[in-house]
Amino acid sequence: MHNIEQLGFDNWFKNKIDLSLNPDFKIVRVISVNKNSFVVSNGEKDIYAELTGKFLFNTDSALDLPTVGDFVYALLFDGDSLAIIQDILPRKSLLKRKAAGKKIDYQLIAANIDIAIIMQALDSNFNLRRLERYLVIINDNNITPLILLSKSDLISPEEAAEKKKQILEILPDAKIFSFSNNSLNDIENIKTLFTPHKTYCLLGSSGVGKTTLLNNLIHQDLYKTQPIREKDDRGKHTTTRRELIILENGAIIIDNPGMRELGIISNESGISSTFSEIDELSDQCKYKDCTHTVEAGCAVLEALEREEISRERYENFLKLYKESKYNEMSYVEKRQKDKQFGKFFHSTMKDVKKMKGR
Ligand SMILES: Nc1nc2c(ncn2[C@@H]2O[C@H](COP(=O)(O)OP(=O)(O)OP(=O)(O)O)[C@@H](O)[C@H]2O)c(=O)[nH]1
Ligand SMILES: [Mg+2]
Ligand SMILES: [Zn+2]
Repeated sequence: MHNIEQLGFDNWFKNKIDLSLNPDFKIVRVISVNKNSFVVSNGEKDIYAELTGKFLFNTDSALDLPTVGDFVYALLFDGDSLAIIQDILPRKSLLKRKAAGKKIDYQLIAANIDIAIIMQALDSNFNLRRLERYLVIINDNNITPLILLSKSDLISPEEAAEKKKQILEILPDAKIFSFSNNSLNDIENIKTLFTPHKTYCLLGSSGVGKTTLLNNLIHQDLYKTQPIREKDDRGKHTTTRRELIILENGAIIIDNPGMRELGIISNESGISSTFSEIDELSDQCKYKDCTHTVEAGCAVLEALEREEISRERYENFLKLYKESKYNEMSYVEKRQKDKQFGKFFHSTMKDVKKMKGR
């Protein structure tokens, strides 16, 4: 049996408890999300949970709703078998992306993550530019990345070493391990990477082996995996519910379904720290609002000319920066339109009331 400390509730959160709230509120952690219904845990058992009305009527952004990993205040009913979520505790970190498709909104990936495991398979999934995309999201939050390269059984040790080297070139301090889910020895080594009571989140494309690793770590086939489709080696998106799991040694892991697109939205600080060499140069640009594309006196373009920074990284930096800004601006615009519509709606309602009052 676990208590809430063993679910990762450390001093950081203890210092943020709101003492003005109802003393009957219990603190629980969200372990899975399914639209507006949740599963939370008080450390002792899993409890079905729903949101209090306040959330349904007073939130106007997906950022304000609970996500997996959140600690929340809840009222428990029926012998602790039902929880009504009242409020969210402050978040230590929040992984977010742009909702998939044309919709401009935030989609939460997970909250209160200490270490994010970015997994890429060593076969055709390996891609440095995609790795940078994941790093932007993680670095926005000061979350420590841990890079796991799976399916080492599919390539030679030399090729694996070469790919590791490529990552170290862009991320000199990175912790990188290659492994195969088919090797018991590798799994035992990976187990030693986890620190008790820290929260880890598994990120990476569909089919790279996240859920297989989790199953291996807990020695059970709790979570379904599926063979990947033959032709395009993309997975089948078998992980539909996000889950939070405690390993034997007390580390906490959140599995995620692989994401087809990982859209960047409002991740400016993540971009600066992921591309720190470019960010540092930009202080020396002639213009403060330099876009590092056409300006005279641009320190970034000059460094590029002298081949001091990598063109691939520069191009990815521009791409992700534009994407982040564009999505953020579209979101703000959409919100303003919604508000104008809201105003219109309220004034019409007033008119209706006036008419009724006559
Ligand atoms: N050869 C090889 N196959 C692996 C390895 N790890 C996983 N697989 C296979 O890859 C397929 C997909 O694995 P999953 O664990 O479901 O992948 P996932 O990352 O959880 O995928 P989503 O849940 O869709 O995001 C399965 O058929 C696994 O057996 C590995 O290290 N080597
Ligand atoms: Mg999975
Ligand atoms: Zn510049």
